[in-house]
Amino acid sequence: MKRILVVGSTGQIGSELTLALREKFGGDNVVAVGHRRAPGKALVETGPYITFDATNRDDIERAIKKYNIGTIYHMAAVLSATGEENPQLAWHVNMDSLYNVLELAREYKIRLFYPSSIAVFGPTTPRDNTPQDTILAPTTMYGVTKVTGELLCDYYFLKYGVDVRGLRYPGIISSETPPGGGTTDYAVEIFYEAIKHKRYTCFVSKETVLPMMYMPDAIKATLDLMDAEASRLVHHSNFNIAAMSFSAGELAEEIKKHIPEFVCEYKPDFRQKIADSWPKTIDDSAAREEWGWQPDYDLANMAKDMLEKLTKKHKEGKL
Ligand code: AKB
Repeated sequence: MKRILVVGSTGQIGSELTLALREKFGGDNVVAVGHRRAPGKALVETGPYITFDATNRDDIERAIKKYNIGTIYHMAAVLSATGEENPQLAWHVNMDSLYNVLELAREYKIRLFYPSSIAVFGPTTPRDNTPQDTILAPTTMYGVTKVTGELLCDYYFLKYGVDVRGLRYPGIISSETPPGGGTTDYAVEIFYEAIKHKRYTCFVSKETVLPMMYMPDAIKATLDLMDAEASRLVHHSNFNIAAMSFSAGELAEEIKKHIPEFVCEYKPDFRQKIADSWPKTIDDSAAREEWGWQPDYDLANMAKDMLEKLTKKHKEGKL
């Protein structure tokens, strides 16, 4: 079997995706690529781990040849909040690395997974039940790179037949690797702080509603899309996927059901404007029809599972 390369394997989604792919295809068949962030123990112990900067084409090409790569999951990206602090870096990392990967996918006939985001939408997009095919006019640099990325991926499919598929991830909630530099990070931080200090100061308002998803669903969506029958796909690199939507206040109330003494305060900062430009709820009917997408987690069972996992880690001194 040709091997799989996961670029950005030390990130929030990349780290769990790599382990899920190794479980499915065998450790040696999935090569994890890191860059700056230190890898977790499981990542280095369950299969090959290498480092390179994905904006350097030659490094990626060397890995493709050395490991006989047939599929790339290109998970490396600068997210929305960091992207607003350093738009030039966001463009460089997100676009230059994607262009390299697409060119190599064309040349070496590699399948590609592209992580897009709800950040492709902007203030002029309908915010409720946001359609699959709608206005894409984001006001963040991260969003600009994600729309450009979707268009570029679809171009490589149409022009060169590259089998590239992608999802518009909502905010992802997980108990393993913390996210970094995103606007939806509060929905993860709140769990850690609730367990450690019984208090959290949230950087968006209590009323802010955003689409979210628990990591097991995000992994399932990624694997299922890549397994989908190509002839059934009408869309390629830009599937809307949804699982749950809630306000920051509703999330705090859900945590309080498990930790009654938990107190949440709200001090919105620059990330509020980003959150306000994104949808509240998402129409994912195209994903449901074209490859059978269906989530398993809602707010209640996600929060229960997160709290159980993080409480265990806290007791073991691992939080
Ligand atoms: C972010 O907040 O920037 C990301 C995203 C929604 O793509 N989590």
